[in-house]
Amino acid sequence: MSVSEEPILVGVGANLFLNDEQAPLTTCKIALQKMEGLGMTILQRSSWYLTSPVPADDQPWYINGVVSIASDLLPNLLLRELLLIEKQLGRLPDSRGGARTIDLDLLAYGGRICDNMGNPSLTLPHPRMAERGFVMLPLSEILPYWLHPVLGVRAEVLAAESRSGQKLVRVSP
Ligand code: PH2
Ligand code: MG
Ligand code: MG
Repeated sequence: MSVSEEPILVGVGANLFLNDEQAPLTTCKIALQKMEGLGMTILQRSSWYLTSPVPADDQPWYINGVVSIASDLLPNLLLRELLLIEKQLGRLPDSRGGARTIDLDLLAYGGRICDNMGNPSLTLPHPRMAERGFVMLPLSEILPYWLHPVLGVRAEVLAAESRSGQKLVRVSP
């Protein structure tokens, strides 16, 4: 079980083909297999959604989903494993905010609150998750009563608030 005894949440996203054949949805599914291969237990997985880019621009739409996992790894080591999987799946180091073959974000680690200035990707919960429909809608599907550790607001409420202005289409169970 997780060190925290509460679910660890990971956001999965992709909007570029890995190669001529491998579409973003396939890459997302392979990423989950790789997480399990590294010892993470996937407790719940949301549906997959096709989502318009945030902020709106001309990059391709994303496939997004959220999983809850259990792991014995502390956040910094878990993040290292997620980055390793991103690298194996063709993620380029300079793709932050831009189009990418895969993006695995540590969204929350139980109720931990951690403002890590030295490492923005290790700020917990993820600083922008609450306002992102592409995170909150899938999350509210698997854990509607999950409480945002800083805001103290349920996932289902944040999902409803963050949806406006973003196009989200459920494409696969
Ligand atoms: N990720 C981003 C920036 N914008 N937009 C969508 N729809 N989905 C994403 O996963 C996403 C994004 C940076 O990580
Ligand atoms: Mg991201
Ligand atoms: Mg990321």
